[in-house]
Amino acid sequence: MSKTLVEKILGSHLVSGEPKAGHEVGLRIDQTLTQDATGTTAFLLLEAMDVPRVRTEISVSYVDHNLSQFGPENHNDHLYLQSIATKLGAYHSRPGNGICHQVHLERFARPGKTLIGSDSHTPTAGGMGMIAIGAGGLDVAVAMGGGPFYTAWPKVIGVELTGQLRHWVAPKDIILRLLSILTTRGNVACMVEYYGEGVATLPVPARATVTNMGAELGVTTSVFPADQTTREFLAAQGRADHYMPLQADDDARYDRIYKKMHVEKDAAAIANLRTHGKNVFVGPTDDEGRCEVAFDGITIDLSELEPLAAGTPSPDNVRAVADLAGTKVSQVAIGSCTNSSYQDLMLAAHVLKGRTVHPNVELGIAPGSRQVMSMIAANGALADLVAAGARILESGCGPCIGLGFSPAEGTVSLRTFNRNFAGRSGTKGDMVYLVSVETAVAGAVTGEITDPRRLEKLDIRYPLIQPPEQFVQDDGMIQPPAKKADAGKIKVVRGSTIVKPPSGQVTPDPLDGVVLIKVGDKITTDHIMPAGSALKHRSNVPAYAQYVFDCFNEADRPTFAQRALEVKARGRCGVIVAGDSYGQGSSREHAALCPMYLGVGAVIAKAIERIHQANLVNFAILPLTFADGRDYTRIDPGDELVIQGVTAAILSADSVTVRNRTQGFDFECDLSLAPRQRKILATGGLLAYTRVGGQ
Ligand code: MIC
Ligand code: SF4
Repeated sequence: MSKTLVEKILGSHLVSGEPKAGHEVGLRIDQTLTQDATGTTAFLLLEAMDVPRVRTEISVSYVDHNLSQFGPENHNDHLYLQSIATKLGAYHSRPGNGICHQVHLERFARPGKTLIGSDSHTPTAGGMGMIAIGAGGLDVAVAMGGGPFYTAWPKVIGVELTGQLRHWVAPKDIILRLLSILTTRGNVACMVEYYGEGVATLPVPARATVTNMGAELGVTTSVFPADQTTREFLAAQGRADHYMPLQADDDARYDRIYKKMHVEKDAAAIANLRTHGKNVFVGPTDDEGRCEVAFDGITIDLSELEPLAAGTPSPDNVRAVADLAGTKVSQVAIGSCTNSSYQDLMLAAHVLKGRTVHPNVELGIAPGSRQVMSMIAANGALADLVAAGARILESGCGPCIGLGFSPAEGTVSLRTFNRNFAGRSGTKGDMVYLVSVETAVAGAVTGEITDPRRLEKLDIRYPLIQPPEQFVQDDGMIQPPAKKADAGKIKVVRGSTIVKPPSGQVTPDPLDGVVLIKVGDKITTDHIMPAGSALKHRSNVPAYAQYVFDCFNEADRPTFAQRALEVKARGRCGVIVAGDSYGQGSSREHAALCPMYLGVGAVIAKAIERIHQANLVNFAILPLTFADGRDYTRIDPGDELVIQGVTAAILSADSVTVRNRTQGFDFECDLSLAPRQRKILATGGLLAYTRVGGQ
């Protein structure tokens, strides 16, 4: 039977479960990656599992997020990771070596393999023809210990690429177009597979930009075929032997996708779907204003694309750059795991060579890796950027996660990044546009949002950047795993800010809860657990928990953390009530771990995103969804909610009745869990479950 690429790779890694859409399957994992902000917890949990040595083909610990080092916390983390990772048999990419996803693509990603990483942009490596999935640190720890990774067998959204990008139109515009069609909602348990004649026109880093930002669609991952271009990229990285050709069979069929959309809120997306979707069917509208849409995949003609930009607060808030032209820009940032490759930076350098950044603009550039940085240093491009007035930032996440380079109030920032959630830049009321390097650099030159095609009018010719024949291959900053015989000699360095994470509890029965907060739609993990300056507390759950829902805290009332601890002290559970797409965005398990520490026992939402739902279960928080979305409006903060028979429900029921004791009514919630998740919840979380031998 003919197969898609997704089916081929997943099929060859299937260890349990039925390969049927929506069914939970266990996958053998070849590679893992962790980064410092999630990695310390992942390794602390791995230690708690008593795993003496990692059992994957390759596990890599990266340090790229927390590099600002105000106070000892960040450096404490680095030292802990360096010692524990090499001791337990993982590679360790030291601070300064680059952003995990960029470095992984350069040095470790391999066609046909599976990778899970404790970072939601792990799918970047899908540009290399592998299945690469973002997950919580605890799931990654289990995989490092040799356990399978569990996820729903996906529906595969086939995205056909035809034609070729025109000058000044970029790979970023492909994924922004797809976001404008599929939106960030309703794509859970799907994977995106790219195919078609347009694929061959895209170099591997361009493919990686596209798969990277697939994370914003909320799909499990995205993947490109491995072809001649992949072979050349691997050969230029000195890894030709890692190549294997991989593509879907000629007559492979992609899935028919069904999703609910809102006729008004999603009007633009529905219109885009009608243009780009195959066999689109839009059903009747229900009394909540929603309709079911069905389609058999998407076609994007690369030659018809134009430069696009996504404005705050969501990566699917996409407009044509031409429509925004003339908007004054104060800041431009080029970098992040989405757009910081050699080609990206060479393009920026060519445009800026011999020019000065516009007087009203601050331009920051963070090369994605030490490889990129050393290559542009060697060929003079770095000197051109510096001469133009660019501020060269460290090879790391930096401004993408609100660590420095925040924009001024009321000003526009153009960023080549992947997320623009309100406030993520570190500035309240920020106005961030996610754009390609081409559009970013055009703004840096002109001081306003500019369709980069207009640069030709300023006599700036489109630079055709050829992929290098050989990349600089220097792994001196990647420490190899300690030899088994030497591992015992490595002393694990534990600063006082490295604190053992708390364990989960079995959900009490009855669950006697109090609504601590009621939030709206599209609440991201950045809202739940802010990064920025709070990020340094990642290895210390009691300290970091003080920041839970910090953006909703008000000066004249107790914080979320104080209210939660007060409810916990009364022996009751905290409950979070939320709208649609709760827990979007990052993989950070602290968005479950810290609420758990504060005594949160259940989340009741209209819908919960994939990674966050798994993290809630892993930390023994009940993930409930409203059976009837209208009940959301009937609950107020402070309401007392009681669920009887929780223990039995966790074991076998698909729904529970919740009593709103304060307002005197009952409502139904769905408890949609895979069989294994039921066992995890019943044991009090994944850590306890692995301790009793569960897999
Ligand atoms: C992000 O882009 O939000 C992060 C920071 O990389 C997170 C991981 C984290 O919170 O540490 C992610 O994407 O998973
Ligand atoms: Fe780092 Fe930003 Fe990429 Fe997250 S999205 S890994 S913060 S560069």
